[in-house]
Order: sequence, then C-alpha cells, then structure tokens
Amino acid sequence: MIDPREKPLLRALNGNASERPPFWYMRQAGRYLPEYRSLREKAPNFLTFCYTPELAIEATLQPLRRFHMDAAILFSDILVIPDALGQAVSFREGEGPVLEPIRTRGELVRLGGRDVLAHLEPVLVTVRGVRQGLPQGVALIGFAGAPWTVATYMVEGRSGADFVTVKRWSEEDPEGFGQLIDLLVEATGSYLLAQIEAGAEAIQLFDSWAGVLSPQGFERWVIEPTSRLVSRIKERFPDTPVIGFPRGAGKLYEPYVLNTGVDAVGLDSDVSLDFAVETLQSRVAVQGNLSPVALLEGGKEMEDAATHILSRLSRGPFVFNLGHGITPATPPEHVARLSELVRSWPRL
Ligand code: 1CP
Repeated sequence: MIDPREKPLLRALNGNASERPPFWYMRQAGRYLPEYRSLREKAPNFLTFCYTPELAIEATLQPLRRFHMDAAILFSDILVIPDALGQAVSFREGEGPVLEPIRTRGELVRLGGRDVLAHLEPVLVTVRGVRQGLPQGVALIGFAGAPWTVATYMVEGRSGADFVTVKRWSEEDPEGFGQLIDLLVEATGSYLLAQIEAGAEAIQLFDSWAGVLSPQGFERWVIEPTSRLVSRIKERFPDTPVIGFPRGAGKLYEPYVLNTGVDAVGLDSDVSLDFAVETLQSRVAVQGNLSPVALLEGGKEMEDAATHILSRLSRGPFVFNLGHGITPATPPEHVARLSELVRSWPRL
C-alpha cells in the first residue's frame, strides 16, 4: 500500500508540481457513456438513481475502467441538498431539474427541521462502497454545490433561468436571503464532513453560477459562505484538500483564491493561462481548463489546446481537467485520446 497522501491527485492539490500532472474530468460519469445510459434505465428517475448505492457506485467507477483517471468523483448531484431540506425536487427528461421555488423569507419555513444526514445516508453508503472498489493510486473526490449556486436553483426553480428572481431577493432583502445561505452553509458543511468520514479524500465545491454576481454580490454570496464552509472542513480535517470552482468569476478569481481558504481552484475555459500562472498558481493549485467544446470536436485542435495547457501549467501544482463538464454528445473516443495524451505527457 502506498501512503494515501502520495496519490498523484492529492500531491498536486497539496501544492506539488509533477512532471505528469494528474487528471480527471468534470461530469466524467454520465450520458456520453453508453454504459451509463443503460445503467440509468434501472432507476425510475434520476434522484432514485443517486440514492441507490449499487447504481451510483457503478456509475462512479464506469469512466475509470475506460480512461484510468487519477480521481473518481462521487456520483450524485448538487440538488440532493434541497431535496434533503424538504424542497420538492424532480428531474425531467430533457428539461433538467424542476424545484418548487422558495422566493421569500416567509417560505423558508418549508425547509429545515429534517435530519439531512439521515436522508443522505444512501450517498454516504455510495462513498464507502466506491472507496473500497478504487484502483490503487486513484483518489476519491466528494462534492457539493456551493451555497450561492444551490440557492439559484432553489429560488429560480429550474435551470436555464435568467437569475432575475434570485438576484432581486438577494439585493432587496439580503438578511432574508442570507438566512437561506446560512441554512445551506450548515447543511452542506455537515454533509461534506460526513462524506470525508465515509472516505472522500478531497472535496470540490461547485459554484457554477458564481459568474452572474456583481463584485459586491460575489463577496457576500460566494466568498463569504465558501470561506465559512472551508473553515468548518479544515477545523475537523485540516489535511483534506478543498477545490473551489467559481465558474465565470473572471478577475474575481483572485479575491476568491486569497479569501476563501481553498487549496485549489478550478479554472473555467475563459481564464487566460497567463493570469492562471501569474496570479493564481503562485498561491494555490490550479485545475482545468480545456474547453468541453474542444473535447466534443476532438482531433488536432483538441490535442493542440490540451498540449498548450499542459505546457503552461504543469510547472506548478496542477490537475488537468476541463473548464466545465463533458457534454452528452461527446464521443467517448475523444475522451480516450485526450486521456492518452495527458497520461503520456511530457513524452508525446
Ligand atoms: O438523467 C441523467 O443522467 C441526468 C444528467 C445528470 C448527471 C449525470 C445530472 C442532472 N446530474 C448528473 C451528475 C452530476 N452532477 C455529478 C456527478 C457525475 C460526474 O461529475 O461525473 C456532478 C458532480 C454534478 C454536479 C452538478 N449538478 C452541477 C455542478 C457542475 C456543473 O455542471 O456546473 C450542477 C449545476 C448540477 C445541476 C444539474 N444536475 C443535472 C442537470 C441537468 C443539472 C442542471 C445543469 C444546468 O443548470 O445547466
């Protein structure tokens, strides 16, 4: 047995450069894989799939068998937290998530008073099961949505919304909206600590909609709650690295890295490599940032883009990844080619 801290992913997240950077992909499990699509048919709906450990364990491990990444990411969803808090959540085929929206301070009474961890126990069973089935050297990443991003779904009630409703609530009644954020910090913190106890070795916080906020909103609804979550994790598990992914944050990536306490930052595809090297990687490990569109299209352009990222970022602590999740139409052969390129870096 190698020392678990010697796993390539954990070494990188702890600030070490390596000649061959570790890699994994956001949404590495999911609909672009035929074996996922056939497994998915065994559950009547997506949430039931997430809460069936046998299926979720298998979905977590499927991409590793094909592509041999350095990390597995727990198969679940960021919206299990609103579900556990008692909000009605469903996933409709082709439409994405639909939630019964919460839009005022008064409606917060519909949430809470429940045992979040009891509800999420099947996910924790999945974490334990995956950890047992992992190939040597592969690390298990647990995750949750960051409070702001989860709140956007809870308030808007669906994906693809324009964020007008959630922005209006957060601006017109920051105290009331702050109560929703506090509830999310509390529930998410307990959930992440439980994932680590169950075997997660690193945590990623997905703040997919961080980019829609003003600098003031970003400070209050992204940086502040994230730093509280990171402190809570570090108090109990100082050695478990936390990756923050404030997608779309632009220049605000810098205060995010300075003020949240994350060990690593996920870069979306708009982050320039100069900014990543000079401003971010000098302070934390970086992860990213190949465009999912380049992966979808494949070929020489994908290889050139990946090679460029590898050559710029692999001198410091770096985890190769995409700038956002793999899209459902991506041919698995492109993922295979990319993985081969990263695994044989710097020889190819
Ligand atoms: O039936 C299906 O197969 C539904 C498709 C699907 C899958 C495979 C959804 C619905 N969620 C997931 C799994 C998932 N979601 C994982 C684990 C798998 C892996 O990464 O390999 C993770 C980490 C997530 C995280 C997630 N869910 C995010 C953050 C990352 C991101 O993509 O920005 C978000 C925003 C969600 C919400 C969500 N879940 C599913 C949908 C269609 C959506 C809405 C996305 C949107 O609003 O654009």
